[in-house]
Amino acid sequence: MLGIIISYFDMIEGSKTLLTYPDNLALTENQFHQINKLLDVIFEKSFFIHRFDFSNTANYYTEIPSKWARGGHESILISILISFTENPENWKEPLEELIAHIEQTPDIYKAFYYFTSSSDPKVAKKFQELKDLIKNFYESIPETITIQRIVKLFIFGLDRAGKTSLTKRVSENIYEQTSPTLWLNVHNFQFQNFQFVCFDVGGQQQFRSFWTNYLHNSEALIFVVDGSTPERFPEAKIELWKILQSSHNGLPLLVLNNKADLAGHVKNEKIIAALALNNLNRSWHIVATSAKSGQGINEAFNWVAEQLKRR
Ligand code: G3D
Ligand code: MG
Repeated sequence: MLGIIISYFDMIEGSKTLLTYPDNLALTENQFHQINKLLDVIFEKSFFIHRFDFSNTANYYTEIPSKWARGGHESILISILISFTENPENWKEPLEELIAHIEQTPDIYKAFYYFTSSSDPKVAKKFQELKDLIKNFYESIPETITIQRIVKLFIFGLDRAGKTSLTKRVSENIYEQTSPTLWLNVHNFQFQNFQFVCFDVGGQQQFRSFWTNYLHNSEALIFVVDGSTPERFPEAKIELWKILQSSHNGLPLLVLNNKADLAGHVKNEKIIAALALNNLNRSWHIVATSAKSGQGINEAFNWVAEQLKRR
């Protein structure tokens, strides 16, 4: 599971998000909106599955009796974001149970007035009760239905370093001839309990100034170097440090010394010196990888996963 969203119907504003768990779901406003909109098309208490291009969702629509709503009830939608590899049907029973808990909570309808009357202590209390229910639900889900977190990774490096090949290798476990990335490739894959979204930004000269746009919201940086072209290390160093200066210090940096399968490939120590990695003031790690053979990739993403677990 990637997260939970509760949508409800506000008399004035229409369908909107009441709360999410965890708080920091990595969705765009538009994606939230698309989920909220499901409320406008379902009119019967029911479980249903909806596939968006950004995620699968398992949903439950229900109506909670309400003394405050004009129609005598609050319309609510509980949506579980799940990865494409999970079976959404698994969520039917857990969701029914959650709905039953919500319905059994006295006066829970008041929680849905949180944004209009948050100064009312009864409303704030009910909102907190609902939040706690959702939190408990999320935390009690057995590992088999897997709890996941969406994490954005920013993959950068000079052109031809192997960024596209590496992200393809990790996300689809394939290696194939690539064509130069013109603008941006987005790759999704699961690793342990994380759903990674990798932005592989074009490394060619004319695109470099756009890199910084994708830094926003990324939780780790991955710098790819072609370890078989030492003549380009000085250029790589400049680009690396440019990005480091515009990203905040807390982001861990993983350096991939790629193309380890090639004869002229240098040792990690050479890269550390050439990129001045010892001057870094953040947590970092270097791994020799090959998108071609798959070497080093598990080690690399394990390290990222470990870093993220600590945050
Ligand atoms: P980029 O996205 O960083 O620009 P690409 O780089 O993934 O497009 O890769 C550039 C070239 O390097 C490609 O060659 C690709 O096949 C090759 N490459 C990437 N990773 C490796 C690797 O680990 N080992 C070897 N031997 N080659 C790799 P072509 O010839 O298709 O342009
Ligand atoms: Mg590319």
